[in-house]
Amino acid sequence: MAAPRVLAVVLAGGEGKRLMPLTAERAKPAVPFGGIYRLIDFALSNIVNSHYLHVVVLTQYKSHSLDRHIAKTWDMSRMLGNYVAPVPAQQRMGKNWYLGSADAIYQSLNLLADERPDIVVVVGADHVYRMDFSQMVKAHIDSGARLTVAGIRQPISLADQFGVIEADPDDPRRIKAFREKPTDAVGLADSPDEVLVSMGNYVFDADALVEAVRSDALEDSRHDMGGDIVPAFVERGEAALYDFIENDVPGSNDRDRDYWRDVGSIDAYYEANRDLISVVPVFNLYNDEWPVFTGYTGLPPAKFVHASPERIGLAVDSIISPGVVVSGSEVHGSVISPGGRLNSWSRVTDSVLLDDVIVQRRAQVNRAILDKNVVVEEGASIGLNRELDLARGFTVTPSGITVVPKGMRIGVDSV
Ligand code: ADQ
Repeated sequence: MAAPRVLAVVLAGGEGKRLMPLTAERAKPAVPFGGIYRLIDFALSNIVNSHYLHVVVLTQYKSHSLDRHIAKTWDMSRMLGNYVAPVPAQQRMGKNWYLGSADAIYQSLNLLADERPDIVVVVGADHVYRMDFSQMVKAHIDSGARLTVAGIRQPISLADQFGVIEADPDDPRRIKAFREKPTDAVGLADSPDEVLVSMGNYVFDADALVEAVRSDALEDSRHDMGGDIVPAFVERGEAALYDFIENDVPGSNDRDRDYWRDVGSIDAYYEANRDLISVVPVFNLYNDEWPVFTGYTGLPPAKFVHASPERIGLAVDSIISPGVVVSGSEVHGSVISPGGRLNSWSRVTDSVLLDDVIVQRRAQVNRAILDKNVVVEEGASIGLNRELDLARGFTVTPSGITVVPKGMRIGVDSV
């Protein structure tokens, strides 16, 4: 049989409310991650590494910085054969300007008609992981199902954040039931503390997808892939399960083979950043058999100056991006994004600094996420005193991470 024509659709319109304030001015897929990446780079790299070069990225919510990133990285590099930026739905008027992910596909059906694919791979843009979608497509074709949903085990405490899959006990590759974000999920028979959840990645027979989003558009529905489209296939007995554990990506190691993180909350985002920096990383960015692609910034290399016993310029257990100057500053357990300036006698510990953050002399940053262009002024501190940070109006997460929004200046007396 001839190789099927595959079109990849990336759902990149997520609002990411629980990542506020990082999503105040950008869509969740555009949130910077791991120093030089944006979240969407992981999904797009997986698609390109799977040798699927026909890709449509569906944007919607606050898509400006996402569009710019994609144009700079993915479009200009010509890595994708057919990157298309459809008219964002926000240009529609009236109360329907923001509808669910199935509506985003419905609005773009003309792209499917142009491409005439046999198979459509639909993936989210908010996760950090490696996956070879061609293995899932093969399993989909072998199963004869109309829809295949990728599944992974997660703690039962998170069940209400995901679509929960019940596999058929007689045929574990068939999905017997699917409930979107249930509050009363039951644990797995062999592991009562876990449930099997949808990763938000789907393989469809193209004609079945078109039919499904067309008829959903006529219904009084939320027009949501997980809430409406997937359950409809499951009810008709047309949905198969693809267990992520079967996926084997070149160059993976025993630690990161099954790594998949939904960085939906600030704490999860912080932890996933930190997963990159341990000596044997929980998620290995240095796997050159399955590279994570991102934009070339044209910035100079990172530089470390002023190392003396009194004034130490060093970084350990950290990621330091291009264009950063660590000048007489000490950095531990942190991710520093491009263009950072860390000045003398300052100290940055267990933190994530987004692009172009300035930490002036004698300033201290601890267990904090500083968004783009934040300035911590001379002698000021952030993340050392939870009550003070709350009084300054900053978000402090349940696990004690302080988040400073884009462009803020933190002074010694900014209470
Ligand atoms: P959620 O992530 O809560 O659950 P949703 O908010 O629809 O679902 O986001 C899914 C993807 O679609 C994300 O990549 C998001 O950016 C994008 N998206 C959302 N609305 C969009 C729109 N209108 N236009 C374009 N893109 C849009 C989903 C599934 C669950 C599954 C989890 C896994 O519904 O079943 O368990 O993902 O994280």
